[in-house]
Amino acid sequence: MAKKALITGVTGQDGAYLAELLLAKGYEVYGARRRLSTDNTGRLRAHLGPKFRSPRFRLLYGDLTDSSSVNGFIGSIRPDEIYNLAAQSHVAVSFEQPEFTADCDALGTLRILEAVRNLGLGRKTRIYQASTSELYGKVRAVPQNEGTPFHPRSPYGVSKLFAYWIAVNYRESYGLFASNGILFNHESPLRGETFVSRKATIGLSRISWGLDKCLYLGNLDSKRDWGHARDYVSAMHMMLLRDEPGDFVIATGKQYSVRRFIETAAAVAGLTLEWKGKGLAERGVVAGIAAPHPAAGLSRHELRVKKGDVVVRISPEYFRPSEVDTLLGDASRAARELGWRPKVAFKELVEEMMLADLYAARKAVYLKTGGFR
Ligand code: NAP
Ligand code: F7E
Repeated sequence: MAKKALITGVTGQDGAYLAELLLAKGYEVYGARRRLSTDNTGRLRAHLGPKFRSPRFRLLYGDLTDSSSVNGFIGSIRPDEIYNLAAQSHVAVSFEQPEFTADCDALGTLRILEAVRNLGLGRKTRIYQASTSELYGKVRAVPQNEGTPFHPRSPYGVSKLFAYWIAVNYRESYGLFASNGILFNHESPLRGETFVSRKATIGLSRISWGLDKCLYLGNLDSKRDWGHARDYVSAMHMMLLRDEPGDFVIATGKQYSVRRFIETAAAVAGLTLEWKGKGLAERGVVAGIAAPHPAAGLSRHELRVKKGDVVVRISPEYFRPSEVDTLLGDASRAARELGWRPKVAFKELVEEMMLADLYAARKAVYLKTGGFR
């Protein structure tokens, strides 16, 4: 009998990579999605390709803010593994929708744990909880590991703090197999378009093809430990294969600023940026133009950018009421106990994202102009 895995948040970035991984491992995969007025399965469909139609892959409706829905889908599937990835996951948005964020991210996790307990699945079902480096927030130690105290800095971080501890509490109180993956930022070409990495790769690609003029961003100086989502979902699965539940930091152990991410992405399109001015008046100016990456599908003469163009500006709307300035993870426990190590380095990650978005921009130019210029 194939093992049954339930993924909440299957329509998100990690949901797509995890569904792909579990299907390849022979699982029956059930994906819970919420009902929206528009289709939210586009990136999942594109990523899975023909596997989206596999008889081992089923989508169902489910919303973490609705306990009858959570009880219903867990009770009908009786999964061997639950990956709780569903969340309002945008830190900046959590300041504007704190109550919804807490309902989904904090109470949603509790609803899952309660459903597993009340349905008598405590011995059968293993639970992965998508915890986050945002728990460390105003960091108390560098680098951060499983023993570093938490100090979240946003309604998102605080909601995830509840989720982290309620998973630990159900493990200690009722013996549930519930593990927290404390994942540091992970990105990919499937990353949501309003996170800074993807916003930058989309923006710079469109600017390179002449579809946009400028990218507007907030704090360029925050530092993140950035990995690839494909590497990180494999760690989720490894955590549920262990004999015992536990909590693991998943990170690369290397840190880069947002500014460095942007410079690295621009270089894929052949652009060297120079930063001029300070604070809100700071801007990223094209200081040099070289041949774009050979796989970019963009030649130097097609680049619609010239030296001196301002391609990055700062806008106050993208600053947060409180910021997480620096995150750097120490994943040595995961290396030791799970045998997990990241495979994709920062430069490769940025290149993969940038190449995907340069192709998307190329296609948009083609559709707009009826052919290439
Ligand atoms: P994501 O792309 O934002 O995906 C979030 C998923 O949750 C989407 O499928 C979304 O559905 C779904 N969702 C939102 N509200 C829901 C609700 N009320 N009921 C049911 N589903 C709901 O996030 P991700 O990057 O894949 O991250 C996966 C998980 O890991 C999240 O819990 C996130 O907080 C956590 N995490 C992410 C990172 C990271 O760097 N990516 C790091 C640490 C932890 P729609 O498609 O309909 O919006
Ligand atoms: O911001 C700065 C921003 O929104 C990164 C989520 O997956 O990872 C993610 O949270 C940094 C911050 O990710 C813009 O202020 C500058 O310092 O891409 P982000 P995040 O806040 O680190 C953690 C681990 C999660 O768990 C979350 O779910 O970039 N920044 N300018 C900007 N950020 C955005 N979004 N947009 C800007 O224009």
